Parts: sequence; structure tokens; C-alpha cells
Amino acid sequence: MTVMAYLALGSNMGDREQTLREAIRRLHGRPGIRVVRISHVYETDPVGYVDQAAFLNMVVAVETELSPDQLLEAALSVEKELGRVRTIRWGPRTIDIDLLLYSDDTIQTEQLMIPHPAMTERAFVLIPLRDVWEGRALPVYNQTIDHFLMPMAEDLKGVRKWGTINWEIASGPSGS
Ligand code: PH2
Ligand code: MG
Ligand code: MG
Repeated sequence: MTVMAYLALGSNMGDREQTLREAIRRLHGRPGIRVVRISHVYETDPVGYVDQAAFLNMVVAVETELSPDQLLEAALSVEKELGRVRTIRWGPRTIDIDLLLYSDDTIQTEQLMIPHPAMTERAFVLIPLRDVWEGRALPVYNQTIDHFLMPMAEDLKGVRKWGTINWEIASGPSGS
């Protein structure tokens, strides 16, 4: 059985674009994960811990046979492969890969909360998510993405379209 899941990617250290590209390639290369759509790339002002460099953020839609725990494990191991070192909470990182949504599921465990608890408050997540989402209501919340973005007028300025990764090239000739 396969389900759709949505992952948020963020980078604000090193070659940010190259890191995003490599993260997508590695996720796609894992057994049981197929990247099916990717958002535009946005440059975003840091939120939370503000004394750090601007991020590149994006969202990828995947089809997966993995369980939520296995998908999390895959995301964490790609973070590790790309040199993620955890120091300051919310601080600078080569790559952060967060699970936003997994099918229509609600999951609340020590390791994993789905939907991602902060996703509806973060323009840097919602704006790229909207690129790969078909406008229907979000599961669990039963509200559209625009419903959450509307009151965020100020925050939207901190999210600027930056570019588009060519997924054909990023995924390589074999494509699977
Ligand atoms: N991630 C954080 C904290 N702050 N700010 C931006 N703009 N983008 C992020 O991905 C981000 C952040 C914690 O994961
Ligand atoms: Mg995060
Ligand atoms: Mg994270």
C-alpha cells in the first residue's frame, strides 16, 4: 500500500541549493520513497531564532510504502548523510527535513507528531506546500492552506520565491 506524505526541507548553511537538490535525490533513492512533486524554492527570513542566515525552504510530495516511523527514520538519516549537526534548537543547519503530513493520519508519539504541530503557523512551510497541494482542505485541520495564510500578511514578506529545482535533472536518468 502506498500513501502520500509531505516533507518540508530547509537549509541555511553551506551551498543551500545544492543541499536541497541532494536531499531530494537521496530521499527519492531510498527504497519505498518516490518523490512525485516538488515546490518552488523560497528564500525565507529566519523564524524563531532570528540571528542566523536566511533559509532556502521547499516542500516535496512523496508516495511511500514506508510507515510514518520508517519515513521519519529515512528523513533523519538523509539529514545525517548531508552533515546535519544538532546544536542550537532552531539554529543554523545544513538541512532540516520535517514530516508535515502522512496520508490523513494524526500521530502523537514521543518521536513524531503529524501533522507537524507548527506547520499552520509558518508561512515558510505553507507557501511551498501550496505549490504541491491541490487546494483542498488540509487533513485533520479541515481548512484550506489559504485559510491559514490569510491572517499572516506580515509574515508573507519574509518568504520570497527564489528559484526552481529542475527535478528531471535532480532525479537523474533512471528516474526511479
Ligand atoms: N526552521 C526552523 C526555525 N526557523 N526559519 C525559516 N525561515 N526556515 C526554516 O526552515 C526554519 C526557521 C526550525 O526547524
Ligand atoms: Mg524544522
Ligand atoms: Mg526537524
